[in-house]
Amino acid sequence: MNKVFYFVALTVVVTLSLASCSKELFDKEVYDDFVENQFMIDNADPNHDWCLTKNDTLIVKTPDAAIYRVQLLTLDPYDFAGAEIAADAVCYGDKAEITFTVPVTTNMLYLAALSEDGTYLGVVPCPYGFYKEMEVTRQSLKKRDVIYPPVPQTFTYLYESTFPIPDDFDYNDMVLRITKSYDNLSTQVYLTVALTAAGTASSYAAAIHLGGVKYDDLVSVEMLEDEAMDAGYPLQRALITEGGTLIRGRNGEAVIRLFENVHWVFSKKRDEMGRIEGIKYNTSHVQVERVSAEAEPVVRTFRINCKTRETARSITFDRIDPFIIHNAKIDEAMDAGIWEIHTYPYKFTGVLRDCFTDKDAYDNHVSWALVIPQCDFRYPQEGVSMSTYQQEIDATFGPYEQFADWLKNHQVSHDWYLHVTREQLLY
Ligand SMILES: [Ca+2]
Repeated sequence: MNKVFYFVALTVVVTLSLASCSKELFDKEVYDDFVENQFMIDNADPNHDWCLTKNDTLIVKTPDAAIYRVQLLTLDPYDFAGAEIAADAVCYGDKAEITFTVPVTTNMLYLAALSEDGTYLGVVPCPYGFYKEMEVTRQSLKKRDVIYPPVPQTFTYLYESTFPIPDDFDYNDMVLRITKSYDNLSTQVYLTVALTAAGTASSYAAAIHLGGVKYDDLVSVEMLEDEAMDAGYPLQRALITEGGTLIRGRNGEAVIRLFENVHWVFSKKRDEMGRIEGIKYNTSHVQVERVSAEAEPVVRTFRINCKTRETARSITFDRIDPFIIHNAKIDEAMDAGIWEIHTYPYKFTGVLRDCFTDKDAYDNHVSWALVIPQCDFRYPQEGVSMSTYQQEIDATFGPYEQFADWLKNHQVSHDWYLHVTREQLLY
């Protein structure tokens, strides 16, 4: 951290720490300039929505009694392994209503029909946006002998853990992969959460906010494994003080507790001084003792038991808002308060903490979190920005150069994450 940066950061932190006491002391202009200077893309789109997905619905008519359920798949499972199940619906009254979330650039999906025992009867192409309603019979299906089994849909969630202070935007301070399984006649939704990386020395807690889903609409959230992600955490819980797996958020919304201290989740041990070391996990190919290490992802599956089918049906991917809770401080002496870091649509939510007495102050179209509709997205190595763009010399550099194009114009390059430009900069 250079001296100028340190000075500016310090000024901002001081003003932020006082913001809740006296709004007049927060200088939005200084803060906006600071964010703009630190952000890696010059000339970013002021109307950016940070959205890489689209939601839609489809009605499938199934007059053929042999068709028990239908699935909407992202690939043809007879041709490709890894087809994801974007929706899974049991037919009732000769039809199935499907709600789904897919990448913005999707133009072709595949509708699979299954018998009651789960056998795939065949697949029919389903061009995106072409049908609002379609009819499927056994005669219309294509079937071959060998099928690659489709898998539940998985998105990757990436975070900068320093909000409201900008940092290096490598978006690897927390990496989660979340898999959702659900069928439309059930009141249960399964979320499998894999904590994949922690690319920061400062610790944080994490939870999942279910946007628009009330705590009172759920019966319970059960973890299928015996031990919580942070089982045996030896210190007092200061960031998520509520007990249990299901928590009532400040606005009555449902929150699933993940962990109190990310480094404890990976290490489960303290150093000789009794501290939990801030080692960076799974963001560097070169391992340095007490600085960086590799570890297996930590995986837990949560069964969300809803009171009604309607509530279960409403838990679509755009309702899933994992978030970080951290104590933003620049050194041990300065405490700037506890902040939540959400996905962009929920940036100002303040689910467990009232962090946003003045949300306009931080309304700058920069996101500290990214949602990628891809199960195995490769994130940048430690300290490498997703990409950088310097307007002065009109030059872009980084592992995903098209990320810069998307940041400059939110209507283009929605598939930037499929185009790696510097593989050696990725973990
Ligand atoms: Ca990092």
